[in-house]
Order: sequence, then C-alpha cells, then structure tokens
Amino acid sequence: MKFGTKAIHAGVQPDPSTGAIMTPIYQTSTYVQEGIGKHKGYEYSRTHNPTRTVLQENLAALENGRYGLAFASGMAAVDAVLKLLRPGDEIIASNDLYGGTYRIMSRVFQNFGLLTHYVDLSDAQNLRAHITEKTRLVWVETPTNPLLNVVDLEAIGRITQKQGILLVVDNTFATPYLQNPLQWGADIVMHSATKYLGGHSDVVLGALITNREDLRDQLAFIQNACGAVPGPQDCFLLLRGIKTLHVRMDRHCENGRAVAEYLDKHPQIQKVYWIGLPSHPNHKIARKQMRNFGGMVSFTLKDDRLESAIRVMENFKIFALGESLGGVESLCTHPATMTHASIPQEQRLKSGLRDTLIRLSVGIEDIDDLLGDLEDALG
Ligand code: P1T
Repeated sequence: MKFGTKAIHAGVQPDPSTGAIMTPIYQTSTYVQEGIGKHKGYEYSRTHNPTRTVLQENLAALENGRYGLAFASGMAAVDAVLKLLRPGDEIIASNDLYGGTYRIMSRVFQNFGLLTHYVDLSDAQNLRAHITEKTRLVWVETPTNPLLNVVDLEAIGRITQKQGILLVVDNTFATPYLQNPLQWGADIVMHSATKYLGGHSDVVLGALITNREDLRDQLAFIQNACGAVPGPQDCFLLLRGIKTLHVRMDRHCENGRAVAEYLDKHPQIQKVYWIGLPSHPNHKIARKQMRNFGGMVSFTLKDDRLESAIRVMENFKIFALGESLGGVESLCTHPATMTHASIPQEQRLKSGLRDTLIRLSVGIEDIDDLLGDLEDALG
C-alpha cells in the first residue's frame, strides 16, 4: 500500500457491529468479562483500548514499522523511552533540540542517574568521539527544532548499530510522509503527534514506533505500568487528522518553499533556515533521506535587536503568535522565550540559537495571503 492509502486505511476496519466506516470512540474504562480469564483481549483501558489499538496499528504502518504505541503527549513518549535506561547509563543527544526534551533529560532524569551529553550531530564523527562504555542511547532530532539542522541518519545508524547503542529519532518535524528513520537504522521513532500528524491544533498526543519486539514489549510494559496513555477521544482525533496527512504535507511543503524563497530575497533578512534552500549546509543530506523539505522556516533580521524581532512577531495578522507547530494554521514562535526557554541562554547560544530567531510553522492557507502578511509585518 502507498502512503496515502495507508494514512486512510491502515489498521482501520468498518465497525463489526454496525459497519460504521469511522473507528468508534470506545469511551470506556473497563470491559465486562464472561468469566475469570475469559475476555476479548480488553480488560482495562489503561492497558488496551480498541480506539487506541487502531491508532497504534495505523502509526506503525505510516513508519513502515511493526509496532506502534500511543502516549498522552510527545513528552510522555520521550519519558517512556528514557525509562528503558538504568542509573549510570549515558545518553548522547543532538545539541539543538526541542526545549522540553532537553528539560526532561537535564532536569528530571539526571536526578535518577542518567547523564546526557549534548553534541553537534550534524557531523557523525562527533558521535564517535563522544561514545564511552556507558553510552546506551543516542537521541537525534532531524530536522532539528528550531534551527533546521539535518543529521545524517545513515551515518549515525551505522555507528549505533555497530556499537549496540539504541538510536532514537524524533521525527516530528519531518513526519513519516517525508522521512522514515527505521530505514536508516533507528531502533525507535518518536513523534509529537500533536503537530503535523494531528494537524488541526486540537489534540496533544505522542507516539513511538519500532520494529523490535523486545523494545515493543518493554515500552508496552512502561506504557501500562506508568499510565501516560491518551484517551479514546484523542486517539479518534488523531486517526481523523492522519487521514489527510499526505495532502496537508504537500501544501505545507509548497507554502514552506514559497515563504523561504521570499524571505531569502528580502533585503531586511539576515539568514533563512530552511532545508530546501540549496545554500543550506545540510541540503544534500536532506535530499538523500527526505522526500521533501517541510513547512518549518526560521529566520533572523539584519537588524539584530530583540525589540525589532518582537515587533515583527507582534505585527503578524495571519501568523498567530504561539507555541506548537504543524497545524493547518500558520504560527509564529519566539523560541528563546517560548519553546526553548528551559535551555539556559549560554547553552542556546552555543548551539547557534540566538534570542532574535523567529520560527514559522507555515500553514496551508492561501500563499498570497501568507506572503502579504510577511510583507506587512516586515514593512
Ligand atoms: O508537546 P508534546 O506533544 O508533548 O511534544 C513534545 C515535543 C517533542 N519533540 C519535538 C521535536 C517537539 O517539537 C515537541 C513539542 N514542540 C513544541 C510544542 C514546539 O512548539 O516546538
């Protein structure tokens, strides 16, 4: 099955009792058992829920994986992965990554004896240089949030597979429509499904996909034992959103390109971060491992004062100022005070994230209106 067909049909069957084409929202906490030990595979909704089961199968199919697991948020999915580790284990993570991922590693799991080293993984040789006998997990975001760096998954995957280290790839920015990290040696793919997968800014949900049965078993144990599961209503919303993922992504990519090319030529812009520009330092790797370049565009102004960046962000009429990304609506975010505020400024600057960086999630509105909004806001 090709992607668009899987997005709509994978894991989904007409409801056996009514023929309903849409997966029912099984809004139930428990299931009546016919006798002790006699049930239909469902006992309690923290452990299994039929709406969630359908979603999990659908998510696995999108990543060409065998197993999918859904969590209450992207962060709950990150939390479950980190619980695979033991005190004394070490993590190597991209130095440019979502602030919440940095926060859970440095402010939560460090207290439980997990040490994370933040490394520039856009050069795979840096990974080799930082591996020790304690390294158990490599955490990669690609493209990264918010600087749109691209990590060579094949090169990183070759190293982690040879050394027996878990490779986890946060595929939130690319989505499975543009990139499938399992194909390059990732052991686990993670998504904040809150973003493009849901696509309508109406649900918070996280996902993990793996081909390895041992990891599926451990992660399913953690999912049930720790309990950060999404409710059936949220699973339904995500299933519905995914049905149009491929159509939305084509428009996000098209609009992303138009916005990036417009900004790249604009006299007031200093730098545009968009992986589809041939001048992007990782453009060639992006071409190799991705099918298109997405709708996330960051930029800085030539006038590098914070108040100037704030003025532009507050001038927008269509790009709404807010956290999150990947919805049909265009959003504008100030990473330094919003999504990445939990990373200390010194650390942010070291990875190249300036306080004046503006991040756009280019939505699927009419492109003429989006370019007009940019023109007016920069004016
Ligand atoms: O928000 P949540 O669903 O818990 O997902 C966390 C998360 C994980 N990974 C990446 C790459 C992310 O971008 C996020 C959430 N990011 C935002 C809210 C944001 O605006 O960048």
